[in-house]
Amino acid sequence: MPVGALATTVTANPGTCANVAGVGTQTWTNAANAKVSDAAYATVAVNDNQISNYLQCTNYGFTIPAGNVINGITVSVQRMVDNNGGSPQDYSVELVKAGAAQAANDKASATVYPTTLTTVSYGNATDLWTNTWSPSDIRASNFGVAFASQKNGANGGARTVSVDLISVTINYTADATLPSVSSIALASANPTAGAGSVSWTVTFSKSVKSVSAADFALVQAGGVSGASITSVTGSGTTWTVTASTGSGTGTLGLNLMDSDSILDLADNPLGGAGVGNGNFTGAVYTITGVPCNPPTNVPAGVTVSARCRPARGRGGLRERRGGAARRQDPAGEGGIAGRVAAVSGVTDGTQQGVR
Ligand SMILES: [Ca+2]
Ligand SMILES: [Ca+2]
Repeated sequence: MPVGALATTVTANPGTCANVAGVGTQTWTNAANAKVSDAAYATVAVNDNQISNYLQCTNYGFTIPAGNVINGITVSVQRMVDNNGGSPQDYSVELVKAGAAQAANDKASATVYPTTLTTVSYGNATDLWTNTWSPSDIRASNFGVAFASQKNGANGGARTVSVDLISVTINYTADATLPSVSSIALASANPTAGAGSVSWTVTFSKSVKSVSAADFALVQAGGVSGASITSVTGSGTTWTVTASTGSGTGTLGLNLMDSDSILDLADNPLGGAGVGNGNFTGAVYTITGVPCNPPTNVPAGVTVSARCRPARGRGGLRERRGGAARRQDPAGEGGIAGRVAAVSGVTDGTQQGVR
């Protein structure tokens, strides 16, 4: 169950740090040394007005479960320079999302690096770096940080920048937004014209799990009986419920009956805790029989009159149609099959082949 507004903070070191081109010209040496704080450094030499490549760290190994909301991201860098004449400083401090440095969200500081190892933080517990982040974005092995340094001046020649560690802290909260049903819409032809199976598309306000036939009720009316749910498939926000239409004609609807078995990814129950507060009345099919199809194998010269029998439940309504065999009942509500009621024009004494 959700824990309300209690936020969780988790910090991790990277599993991978590497020199990555994409900015600057100066290559980081021993980039992997930025994975842990141990006085072993990733270093880069920057001379007058030179910019480094990215020191890019990823594989942070976060395990934030789906259904949580990311509130903020903090990047901490332990760095120093051998001599701070000539303004050695940041050039880029960017998050890496799905393997791509997010240059639009650069938090590079103009602070000149100190000559003793110092940790500086970028972002905070409520700062999303003007981006959007799901737990899976953060869990991804290609989530991380792209860091670059520069010597922003011409005073004193080459400087060596050292980075001991680039760690990341994530602040997140369990998602307390309740799921609900947005719609239950017809997904098959309506009227059903004899279809033995129909489907509904059930759309939820957010991703849910544990949706099953037991969560739904068919509503049979008119002469429909014996309809039953045959499958429930789907995932996330979109699910499909399929039912047999049983026998008879009339209407068939699908309602969701909330029993708190349907949960979102943070285990919030449908409509909140409580049976029935997530109920939803879905769209209704008009159940009709197949169009009348009198026999088509009538020999030349023979005429038949077809009697189209409505499907059961129509109160015995019958249509009679004389003349030549026809392929369809224009009213669309004929019986389940055409049936020869009378035959004329046969001279050889047989009626075979027209029934
Ligand atoms: Ca280190
Ligand atoms: Ca509920």
